[in-house]
Amino acid sequence: MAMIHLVETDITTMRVDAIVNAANETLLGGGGVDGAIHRAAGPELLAECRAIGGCTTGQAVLTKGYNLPARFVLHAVGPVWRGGNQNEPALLASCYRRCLELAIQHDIQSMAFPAISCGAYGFPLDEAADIAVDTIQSFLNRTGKPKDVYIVCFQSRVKFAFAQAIRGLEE
Ligand code: AR6
Repeated sequence: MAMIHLVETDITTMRVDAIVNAANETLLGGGGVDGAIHRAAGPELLAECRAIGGCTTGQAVLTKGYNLPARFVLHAVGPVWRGGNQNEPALLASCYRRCLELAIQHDIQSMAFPAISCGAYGFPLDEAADIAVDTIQSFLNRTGKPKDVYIVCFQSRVKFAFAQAIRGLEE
């Protein structure tokens, strides 16, 4: 059975088929989890991203993982929170879904998501957690794949919010 797992660690250490990056539309790197992934993967990752030429909000693209333990990186561009009336919830759901679709296309069995848009992009944590968990769980219910989906939280308050969201599904 396909499952969601919640872990608190640095996503760059995850030994999974693919990790997801919370990127921006340029795909040229930045701070937060994006900076950490580019540092750990090495300069070839930036070269591949530059060749792709960008990605619109709500979408995702796949690259190799280079020096990471993960074979692939899925670069998802989450929405910047602008108060909630700019389609932010649908765009956030869309980037989770696109990553899952790409994972299936590339036969990825295990993958790890960070809390997309929950850092620099300022999405309210509880709402982002509900959207992420709902979107992932409905996809797993529908397709039965990928087998293991990790949500990687870097701070305990993020893990708490996602744990609440998972509990909400079970009620
Ligand atoms: N492993 C797992 N999670 C992490 C890590 C890590 N190594 N580092 C940070 N986080 P953010 P966003 C968490 O700001 O809000 C970048 O500059 C972090 O605590 O990385 O989507 C991009 O280039 C937070 O919970 O991504 C974009 O310009 C979550 O990852 C912009 O920031 C997301 O925080 C994207 O902003």
